[in-house]
Amino acid sequence: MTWKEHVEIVEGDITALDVDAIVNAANETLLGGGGVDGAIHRAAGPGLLAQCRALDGCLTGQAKITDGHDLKARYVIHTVGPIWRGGSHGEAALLASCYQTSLALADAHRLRSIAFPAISTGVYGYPWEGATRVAMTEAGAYLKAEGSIERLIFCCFGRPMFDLYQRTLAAA
Ligand code: AR6
Repeated sequence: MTWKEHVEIVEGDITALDVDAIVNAANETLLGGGGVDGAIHRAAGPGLLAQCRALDGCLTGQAKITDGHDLKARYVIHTVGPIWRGGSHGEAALLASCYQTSLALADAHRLRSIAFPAISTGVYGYPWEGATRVAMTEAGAYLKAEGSIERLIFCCFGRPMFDLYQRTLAAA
């Protein structure tokens, strides 16, 4: 088995996925927002916000875990992607760190399946191609090292993002 066989690319709404954990592209407050963050909070219900309040925020590039509440997913891993400021402010390293710290948390909880949205590619403005390369590089590094995750899902919102992920995986 190569690492690529553990990667799935799907198109749709991440809140509907039946996996051990979905990852939230949050902001440093962890108190909700728009985009995928808003969708996750709506689907998970008010218990998620109550649990997030106790976390005291999260730094960019880091991750924290909560329960999934009303979601099918058992856990939500909240990570804070970098805001794109031209590319020379450590954005790529911070984005890589989002994937690394999320996967380390998943490992610490012995999770077997995880779904990621395309972190930072919405409101935070990270160019899609660069963000997708980072996501795939970190997926490959993690899966080659053989942690607890057996299914690593990239959940793309819309066909163009789905196609980009497929091309990036093929080229990786
Ligand atoms: N399922 C999967 N992906 C989604 C969904 C969904 N339901 N909804 C949106 N996306 P964004 P960011 C995609 O803006 O750029 C929030 O307000 C979307 O198409 O959600 O990291 C936070 O509170 C895009 O490809 O997150 C922060 O303030 C990707 O998810 C800020 O936005 C990420 O878009 C974070 O910005």
